[in-house]
Amino acid sequence: MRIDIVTIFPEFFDILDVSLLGKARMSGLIETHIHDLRDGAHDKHRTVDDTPYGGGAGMVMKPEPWGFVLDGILNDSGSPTPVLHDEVPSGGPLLIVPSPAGEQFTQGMARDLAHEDQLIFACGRYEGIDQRVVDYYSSRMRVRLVSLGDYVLNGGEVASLAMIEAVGRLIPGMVGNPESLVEESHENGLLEYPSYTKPSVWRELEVPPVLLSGNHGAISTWRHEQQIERTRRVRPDLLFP
Ligand code: 6GU
Repeated sequence: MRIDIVTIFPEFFDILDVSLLGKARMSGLIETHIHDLRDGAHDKHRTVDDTPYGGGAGMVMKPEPWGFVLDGILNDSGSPTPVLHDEVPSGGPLLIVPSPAGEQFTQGMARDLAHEDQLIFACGRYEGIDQRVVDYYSSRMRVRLVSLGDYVLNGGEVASLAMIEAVGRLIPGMVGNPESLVEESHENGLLEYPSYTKPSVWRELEVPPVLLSGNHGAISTWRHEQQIERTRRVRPDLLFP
């Protein structure tokens, strides 16, 4: 998978060099390209924002730097030249615009995104990006506004990192033990069961005896009950959507 990230804070993405994703990038499973949005701003101060038409608080990101950088990415990845008002291509890159106004990011969406050939993350700051950027690129590629949840971050950088980590670990060939993927929270619509390791007693707290019984059927039943009980307690919305 190729991942392109457009941001005014390229340093945010230095973290991709380490950890799980570092390994994936080393092995060639993921190829990342970080683009500085200011490289698309050609005035002396490399301006990327301006005051909103119609008034209001904050600044809006100007369309031209986005156009310059996103055109460069599309040319570089061999996309056909633009034909406005044409059908949106079904393949090709997918542009993800992190936004609290987007659709909710879920484990299901992460699973779908893990099959894409190329993801482009457009990290907006301030009060957002001029709407025409999304409108224009919607005719050249698939575009999705995606939100992590119902709270506000300062920009799309942290949200993009979260999505990249969630998607990256689902790319076939990524995790050492594929079983650890199917048993975790959200993969079966329930929260994960609690886990224990040695010692069997710690600060007078004992590991649930069933886990020491060697009875795999009983262990499996107990874990499923724990999943349901935990989900009922903290995320009843998952049980009764
Ligand atoms: Cl994707 N972006 C921003 N700026 N804030 C958010 C978010 C995204 N998801 C939740 N809050």
